[in-house]
Amino acid sequence: MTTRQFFALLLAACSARLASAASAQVFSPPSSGPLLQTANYTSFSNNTLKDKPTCKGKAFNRIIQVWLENIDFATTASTPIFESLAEQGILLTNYNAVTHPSEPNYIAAIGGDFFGMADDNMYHIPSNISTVVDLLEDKGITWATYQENMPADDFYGFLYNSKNYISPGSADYPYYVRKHNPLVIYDAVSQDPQRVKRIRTFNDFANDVVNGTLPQWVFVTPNMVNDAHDTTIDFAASFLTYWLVPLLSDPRVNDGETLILLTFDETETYTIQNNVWAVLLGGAIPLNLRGTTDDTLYTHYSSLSTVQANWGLKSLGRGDTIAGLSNVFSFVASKTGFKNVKLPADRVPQFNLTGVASGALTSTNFVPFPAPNLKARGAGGGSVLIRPGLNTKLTPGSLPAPVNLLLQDKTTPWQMSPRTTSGKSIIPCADPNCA
Ligand SMILES: *[C@@H]1O[C@H](CO)[C@@H](O)[C@H](O)[C@H]1NC(C)=O
Ligand SMILES: *[C@@H]1O[C@H](CO)[C@@H](O)[C@H](O)[C@H]1NC(C)=O
Ligand SMILES: *[C@@H]1O[C@H](CO)[C@@H](O)[C@H](O)[C@H]1NC(C)=O
Ligand SMILES: *[C@@H]1O[C@H](CO)[C@@H](O)[C@H](O)[C@H]1NC(C)=O
Ligand SMILES: CC(=O)N[C@H]1CO[C@H](CO)[C@@H](O)[C@@H]1O
Repeated sequence: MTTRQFFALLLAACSARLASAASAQVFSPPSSGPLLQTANYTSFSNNTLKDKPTCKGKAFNRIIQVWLENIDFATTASTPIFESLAEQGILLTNYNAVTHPSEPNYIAAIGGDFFGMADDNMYHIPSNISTVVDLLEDKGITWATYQENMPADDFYGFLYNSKNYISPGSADYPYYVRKHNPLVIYDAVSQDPQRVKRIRTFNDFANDVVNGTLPQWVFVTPNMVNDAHDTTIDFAASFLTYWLVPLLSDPRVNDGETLILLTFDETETYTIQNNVWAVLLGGAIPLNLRGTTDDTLYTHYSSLSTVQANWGLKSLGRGDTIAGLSNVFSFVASKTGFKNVKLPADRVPQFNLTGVASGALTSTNFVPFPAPNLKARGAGGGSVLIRPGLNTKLTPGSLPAPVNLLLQDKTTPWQMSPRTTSGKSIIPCADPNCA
């Protein structure tokens, strides 16, 4: 073999390896530990929050939600790390996503509705639509979201390709996607210069924890490989071993009053009930309930109602106040006196319908955003919070019948053209022609 042939063979062997690495990625820790900043996350933290929690909750004083992606309950339940986490907490056996695909589920958990959304496109939601952030700030509860591999705090792009840290030398990888970052999609959050600082990177997470300023309401989105989206449940299990397991025994994250909800956005299989695996963990779980299961019907709206019950917050007057579909996690309901509602079996939705709901974020069944139900009473007992610019007269009953905008060659006014890897914060425009 000539030297040239040898190198040709070597090159072929190497590219074959790279190709197989791309098809089956192997978990690699992005840093030496979850509380150490890393260059694998593009930019280092510039600041820390200055949070001093003041308002005590009835059942917990901090809630951390961690969302993984697209796995059926049975698959997760038979994976070792998840089995061992269930033994440390309360396994919620009847926790449901609200629709398919991903993005509407994230939206729903923040704003109490998915407004008909049936895809993963680039949207923004006008600033008169309230979110959990309004409810939290109304009572001085501190909050932040931490998005793995988001390149900077004010990032507004559709996705971000960063250095491939799993297969060095391979093409940059879209580890961060906007569709899993619900707070940025709500203008009430991302277009507010103070609030946008709370849409934070994973290096900020390390900085905030180390500096003792981790807020009281936290939403964590691991990147597209660690959350199992592009990989497998075993890959996500390795990520949790690296990231969550050490944090569970770190009092700066999990003190005696912390509640952690680990769950999934939706099931992978669309033709089954959208029942995702979910566990409640953390120091706030009463000792006698650790290792138990709770079969109450919950949905992504339950994380909203649970937070409202815990801190006595106002409500959004949307999915968070629908009896039976927004049950409060039982141990919190019993500490706050909230009465959950058990729906008769024939009234329990399967939550797996896609593209049938009408709303402002669907082109096929478009209706404008309605005002919330102002008469609703949420689990926190307060009134419905109204943001500036909300037209309370736009009740669902007063809105026009749904129209199919695609028949008129239009998309919804709230769908924007994707911005890919760049993406400074911009003020969105309601005119579809200027997005
Ligand atoms: C980035 O991740 C890779 C894969 O785990 C690791 O080998 C490397 O040390 C990390 N780089 C930094 C700067 O932490
Ligand atoms: C820190 O500041 C620099 C310079 O302004 C910026 O490029 C970088 O993205 C910032 N980091 C974060 C995490 O926002
Ligand atoms: C939803 O799940 C049920 C089973 O629980 C199934 O019968 C039904 O076909 C599914 N619907 C869709 C649209 O896949
Ligand atoms: C919310 O604001 C948008 C943009 O200004 C407006 O088009 C819409 O009618 C408002 N909706 C409600 C319910 O107030
Ligand atoms: C912004 C800030 O104060 N960051 C500090 C957080 O804690 C680390 C470690 O003690 C410091 O190096 C940072 O300066």
